Amino acid sequence: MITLCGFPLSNYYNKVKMALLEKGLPFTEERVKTHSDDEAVLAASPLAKVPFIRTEHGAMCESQAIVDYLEKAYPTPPLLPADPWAAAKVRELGIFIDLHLELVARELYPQAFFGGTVSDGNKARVRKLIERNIAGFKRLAKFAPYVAGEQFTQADCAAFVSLPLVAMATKISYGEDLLAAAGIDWKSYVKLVGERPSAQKVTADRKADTTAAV
Ligand SMILES: N[C@@H](CCC(=O)N[C@@H](CS)C(=O)NCC(=O)O)C(=O)O
Repeated sequence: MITLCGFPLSNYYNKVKMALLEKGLPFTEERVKTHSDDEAVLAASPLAKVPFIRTEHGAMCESQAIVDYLEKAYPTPPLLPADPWAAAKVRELGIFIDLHLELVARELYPQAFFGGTVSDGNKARVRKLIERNIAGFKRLAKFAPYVAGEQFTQADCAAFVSLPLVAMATKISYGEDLLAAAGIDWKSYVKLVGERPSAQKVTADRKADTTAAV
């Protein structure tokens, strides 16, 4: 049995959780906070980031490695196309979302979501970068209707959990949702994916977690 470690407010945790749910795999959840100095956590996730999983083989961190492992170990139902090129193109898009959209927008989160501050200089630097990266994302993404094309894939697990954060963080920071400003109709996309049972479960658990945290 796989144990998913982290917490339901985390988008990367939810990316993996969605893949587990889509595949219909049994798993348990273990609440683990970030910045832990617990040796057992550091052995599984050396930077104490979440998510990580515990399995019969050992532990693994990094959401993309985890969803790739799930795909290989439990290929049905598939979250990647069978064709190697098409599969790598889906992974390219998922990695792009994580690395060039979410990770850049993340610099805005302290002020946008957590009551902290981000200097004007940093906000300006991030804006330049995120606008460039959103334009790049627009070239790669298909939204036809799923982010990588006709089929729901692991890239949707990344997009569903991270695009709203990028949109909200930029809206709060700059007074403008930079995804929407670039012509990306992420709301319709999230509505479509949000109809899936996996998305509904992840969203319900995230909302319940917010309530618990308040
Ligand atoms: N590249 C990692 C990113 C995971 C990540 O940044 N998770 C956040 C929570 S959403 C975290 O652990 N933050 C704490 C930190 O960066 O120290 C992955 O894909 O799993």
